[in-house]
Amino acid sequence: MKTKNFILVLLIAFSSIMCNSPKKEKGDTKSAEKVSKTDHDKHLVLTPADSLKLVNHQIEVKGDVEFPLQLSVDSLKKMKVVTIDNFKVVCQSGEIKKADKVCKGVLLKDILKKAKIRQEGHKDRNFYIVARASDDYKATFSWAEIFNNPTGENTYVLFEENGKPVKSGEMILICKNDIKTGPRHVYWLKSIEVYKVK
Ligand SMILES: Nc1nc2c(c(=O)[nH]1)N[C@H]1C(S)=C(S)[C@@H](COP(=O)(O)O)O[C@H]1N2
Ligand SMILES: [Mo]
Repeated sequence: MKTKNFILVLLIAFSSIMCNSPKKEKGDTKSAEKVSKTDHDKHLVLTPADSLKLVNHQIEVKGDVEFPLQLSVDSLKKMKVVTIDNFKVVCQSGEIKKADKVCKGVLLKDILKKAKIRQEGHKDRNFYIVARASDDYKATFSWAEIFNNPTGENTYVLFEENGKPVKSGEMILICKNDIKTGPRHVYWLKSIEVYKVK
């Protein structure tokens, strides 16, 4: 009799486990699969010829600016060049993509000052800045981040990595003080676009 009860208790316990957690887990796995199978999440493997097509020799600074610019590596070298070290590229997943690089570049802030954002009065500060690559990968900044926050001193357009021209295009935009630096690391940089919040 005792063993029967024991088995009964075991059965109830077992069936309640089966009803709850595994179902939940199954659901989670399904949604994770869905996410990782979207095109946006894939890391493309390109042939050297195809990746060459994505290289830009100039970046365009455009949108709500008084002086639209076309900047090449040479024109960046004529601006105030800064050297940064210990730069790591860490994906949102936590994976370290590139470790401890010494890089040379120009502050995004200096580039935007040169192009001069079209502001009407000092309360006109609701702009967003999009760094866009030729594969249409994008990163977004706000006016306040760049002009009224330490991020402004940590966001660069790079043209040199470890003493050599950058790979994956000629210029890369990075934000050194992001927690995970992968998301706002834009290679094959094509344009810097300034827009006013409507
Ligand atoms: N143009 C462009 N820049 C990009 C990406 C991309 O797909 N295209 N991927 C981003 C991601 S998700 C990460 S983690 C870092 C490092 O990516 P990598 O491993 O392809 O170098 O670059 C970022 N910059
Ligand atoms: Mo990433």
